[in-house]
Amino acid sequence: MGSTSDWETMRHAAEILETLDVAHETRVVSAHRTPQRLYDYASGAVERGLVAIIAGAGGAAHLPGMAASMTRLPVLGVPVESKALKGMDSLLSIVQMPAGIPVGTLAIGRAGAVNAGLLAAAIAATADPALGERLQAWRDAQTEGVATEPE
Ligand code: RP5
Repeated sequence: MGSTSDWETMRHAAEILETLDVAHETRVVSAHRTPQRLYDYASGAVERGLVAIIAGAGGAAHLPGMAASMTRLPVLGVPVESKALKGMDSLLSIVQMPAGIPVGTLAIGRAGAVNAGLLAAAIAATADPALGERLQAWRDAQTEGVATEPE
């Protein structure tokens, strides 16, 4: 994430990964304030054995696109809700990537963070059948938990 202030949103991605027992790490890496940290993290990601990167940022949210420019790993972008423009700035600056450098863009805020975690798990599950079973069980439980009528 681009700032510790993004953690309130991005913790939802970490929580779903914990729930599904997916190994993960959390880092603050700012495209603007710590460009060298971003370069080191993204360019070394394949070598370190990472499978996907979830990049959450708000405002002029260059982090996911810059990360994607430096790794062939799937990059999932989460637009963090900004104070001034409610995350529309984050969304548009993440989603409008030019052809050639893809960023899989999720919804603004908590929903996007949760779904980024689920999508990262689904990506990892393509090479991990046991994780696939855990993900399916999570989805089945979610379905079971939907009430047939309001209380
Ligand atoms: C972005 O600027 C971060 O991703 C964050 O969403 C936003 C504000 O950062 P702070 O000023 O709260 O550190 O780079």
